[in-house]
Amino acid sequence: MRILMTGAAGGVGTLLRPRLAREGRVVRLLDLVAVEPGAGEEAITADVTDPAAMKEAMDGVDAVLHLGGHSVEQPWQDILDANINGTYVVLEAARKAGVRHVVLASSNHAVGFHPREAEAPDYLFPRPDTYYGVSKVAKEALGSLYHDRYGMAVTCLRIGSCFERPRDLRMLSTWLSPDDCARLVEASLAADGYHVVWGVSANTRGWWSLEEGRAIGYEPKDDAEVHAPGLVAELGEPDPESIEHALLGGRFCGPALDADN
Ligand code: NAI
Ligand code: 15L
Repeated sequence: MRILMTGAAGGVGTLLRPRLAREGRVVRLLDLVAVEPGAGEEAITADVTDPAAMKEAMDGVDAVLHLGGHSVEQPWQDILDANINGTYVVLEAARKAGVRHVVLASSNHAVGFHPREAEAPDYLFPRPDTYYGVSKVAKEALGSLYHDRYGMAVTCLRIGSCFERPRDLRMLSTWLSPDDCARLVEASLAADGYHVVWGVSANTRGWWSLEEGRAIGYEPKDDAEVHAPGLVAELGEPDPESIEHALLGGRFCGPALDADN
């Protein structure tokens, strides 16, 4: 079993590496920046937008975890190149290599302009909050196309906030713990069909459905609430009127980049 992980040098990739290690599994780490492989790992320095490099990277691969690209707002052309075209190049290389399972890192920012009301359902209609969010909508659409047209198993993760621990009051609702992230990725790598699931832990203050995640076998075990006393003591209780709490995408819904950046 060989998994290709793009964007492996980033925050999520670094948290996942020790958690995805298994006897008999090789994780091939790919990033623009060099990564030092450990036991059970291989490393490739490449750009996901380079079709020839991605063809080579798919050799002997059973499943792809596509994390690589910009993880925050950037000028349109950069988002278009790395996130949208990059996802196309990854999927096309995976298809040509006969890779069956692909997991795509989407984001809550694909739906960031939805007001936070009752629990947001799975498959919430896109309302991106940034060009970055648009790229996640496009990523989900490309995944859907490659599932329907070529029969590939594709799971898109609308990740909340995946960090070692919640960093602010919003993350008491949006946190995906590193261990739960690994659980979600394992379930997604084994899922058939096409799915869009929220990437979030079982947070007491959670905003999003866990139904579709559970339907593919994801059972979250962590809850950001254990970090609440410290964060609330430091920052106070969340203000429901603030942008962090009124809209799903929080501060990403704030002032946009200049149109001609
Ligand atoms: P990150 O910014 O820490 O890592 C992204 C990695 O992708 C970097 O190592 C970067 O060098 C690499 N990369 C960028 N362009 C590339 C290219 N053209 N070719 C190859 N590699 C390239 O991001 P992070 O936090 O690790 O996120 C991973 C994925 O999960 C991203 O797609 C992000 O949008 C998504 N996500 C992350 C969330 C989080 O809370 N960390 C929340 C929602 C989504
Ligand atoms: C994301 O999509 C970003 O990649 C990450 O840096 C966080 O800001 C996260 O969303 C979030 O909404 O907390």
